[in-house]
Amino acid sequence: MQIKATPFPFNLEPARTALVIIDMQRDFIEPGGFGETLGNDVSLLQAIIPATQKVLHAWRRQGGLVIHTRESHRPDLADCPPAKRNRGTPALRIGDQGPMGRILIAGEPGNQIIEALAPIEGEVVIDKPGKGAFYATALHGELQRRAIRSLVFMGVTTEVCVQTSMREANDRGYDCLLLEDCTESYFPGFKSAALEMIRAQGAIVGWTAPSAILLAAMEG
Ligand code: C5J
Repeated sequence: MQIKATPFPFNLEPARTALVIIDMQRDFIEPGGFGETLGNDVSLLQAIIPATQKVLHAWRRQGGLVIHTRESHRPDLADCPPAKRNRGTPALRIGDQGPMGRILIAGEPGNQIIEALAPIEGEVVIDKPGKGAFYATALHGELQRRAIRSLVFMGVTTEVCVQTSMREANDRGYDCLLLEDCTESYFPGFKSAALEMIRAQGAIVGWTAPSAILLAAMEG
């Protein structure tokens, strides 16, 4: 399949491509989680749920590989360096008790993927202690084992975990496409800047395209 993307068409071979959904967790998208404790308006992120769900369902119908990630730390915080924990608002930090359980801690209600995008049997779920999906995780091995060469990205936030993961993927040799209306930031200006950075200089990090273009290509 050729996807009309920016800055030029993206070649997508379905059997060699995984859909990667970054951190669509209650902690970022619902009130009371990590995102809101940092002072952000989480409703901005909620707006991408319908488009993201549409792509996920279409991808599942075609039998494609789906990877979900969660930004997630061990309950003893052994994988959360002070350099990460001590930033942000002192009011409620990673590991503190919030309205949806301990902030960004594995197994807590707030750390789960939102119901609308919940993983189903056979899909891969990667818990990541960093912003990037490859740092200290088994993701590269999971993709190599399945001979995956390209990744289609959705999720939040565009300029933090999505962009970091795309850069890590790019350095490992994957071609990466980001779906523009299936990613969001708490800061609209950061989202548009991240999209520009990714596709600049001849797709230096990757490609971007609206989800409707991908869906049309999949249906065609
Ligand atoms: C952040 C993420 N923004 N998933 N995490 O801390 O982008």
